[in-house]
Amino acid sequence: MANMDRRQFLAMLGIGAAAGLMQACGGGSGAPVAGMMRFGSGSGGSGSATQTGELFRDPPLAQLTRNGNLVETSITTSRAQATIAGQTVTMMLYNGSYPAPTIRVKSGDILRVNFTNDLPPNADITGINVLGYDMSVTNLHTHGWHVSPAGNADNIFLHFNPGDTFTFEYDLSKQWGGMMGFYHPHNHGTVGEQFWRGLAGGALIVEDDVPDLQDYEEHIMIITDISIANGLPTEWTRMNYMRNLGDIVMVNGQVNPVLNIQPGQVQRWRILNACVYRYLRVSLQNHTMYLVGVDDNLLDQPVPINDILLAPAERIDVLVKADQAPGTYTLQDLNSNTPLLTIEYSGAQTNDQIPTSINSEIAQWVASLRQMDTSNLRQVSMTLSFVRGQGAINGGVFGQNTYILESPVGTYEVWTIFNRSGMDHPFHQHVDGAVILDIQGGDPAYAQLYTSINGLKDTINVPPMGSVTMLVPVLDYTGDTVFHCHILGHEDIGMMGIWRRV
Ligand SMILES: [Cu+2]
Repeated sequence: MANMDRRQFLAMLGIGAAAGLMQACGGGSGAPVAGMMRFGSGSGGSGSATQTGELFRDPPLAQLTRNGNLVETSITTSRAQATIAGQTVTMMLYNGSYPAPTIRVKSGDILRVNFTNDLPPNADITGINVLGYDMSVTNLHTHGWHVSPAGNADNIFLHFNPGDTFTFEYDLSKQWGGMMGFYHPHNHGTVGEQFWRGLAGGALIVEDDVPDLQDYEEHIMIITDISIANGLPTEWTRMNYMRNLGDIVMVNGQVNPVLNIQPGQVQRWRILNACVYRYLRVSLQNHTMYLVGVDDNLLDQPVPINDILLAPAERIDVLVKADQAPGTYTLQDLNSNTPLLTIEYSGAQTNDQIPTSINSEIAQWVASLRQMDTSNLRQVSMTLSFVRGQGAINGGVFGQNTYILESPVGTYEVWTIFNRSGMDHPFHQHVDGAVILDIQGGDPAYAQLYTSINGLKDTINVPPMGSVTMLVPVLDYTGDTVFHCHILGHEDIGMMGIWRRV
């Protein structure tokens, strides 16, 4: 690829490859197929994704007003139009923007969000969905943030009808710096479909508290997928609660945009898989990526990776250095042979360095947790399964015979999540990230990575018929919250339980 000029490259992608290839294998966590072609020849893509040569854009920044440590912003959910791969699509969006605006705050801030549900009543896009839930009702979850789940904070049991307004207030005094969460709706029964229609998340950046990463050019990459019909995201059917792969894959709403990088430059990329179902295996052609952060924290040292599984809702924070021959290279999803974006070397030569350590305080704490004797801790076991077409945790279907786990605050617990189904399930617990102790099944590289690095995970893939064991700090914040599968259709059909922190 380094020897191919950009025009040839764009021409090659213009044959519809971007849309056509990804349908073959978008789901699942398996290791990449040996000998898989990096690019297929274009073969009958049904979607309309073409390489536009558009310049990469970061999501817009939310407008904030700051008064000391009090930060205020407004988020409105409404029906609005976006342009995707040249088509005008009527979606559900935050502040009319696709992707949603990024909120950047600091550890110790109080964030006030003036929230408005401006979706039309009797939403004529879908109205009542096939599960019987009103698609115009919504709410807000701050995925990944260590904040209270109660009151007017990250309380997903609130819900808002069209015309409702509400002021959320998030106290970030216990939230460490140096992570990227994301906000999205969490109204049971409508979550997957609201994601699909555009409410797939805006980044929630908590600024770094380490000096090692301050000077790099930084980009946020929110990966989503969609299928479009008649100017709308395609109808969400009963089958889509099990699986729904879009035939257009985007970064920040763009199909394979071009991102410039100077020769020798190091850039920092914060990547979120905001697809409802698609498992990505992310790789930057000919380049090593250096993992510096995972879901909830910065690591203590960069970890070189060639490709990495990214399940729905997982985030990675990586450094990339333009240290190859000048040219163009793609960031790709190896699971579906889909180019996500193209980097193009341009501008003056420079020589940035990848740091040898990151010196993150939270990583040191996680390292100490890895040394903890867990034998005397409470052991909790949860089983994810499908029961008569519904999702279940320990046999309980959310909303019917909901499984409830009561945890005393001020301690640690060891949870083992068993997957008794033939599908992957990305397990997500609110409020606290966990230290991954063991993973049985699935991709060995994924298991090796997450059971060794000093990172806290709020979302971890549980392989088919496999398990994940994790150390969960439950040190503060009482109230009811949830854990669930982050294939959000699975959550909508019941794969969610209540976590009662007392
Ligand atoms: Cu699932």
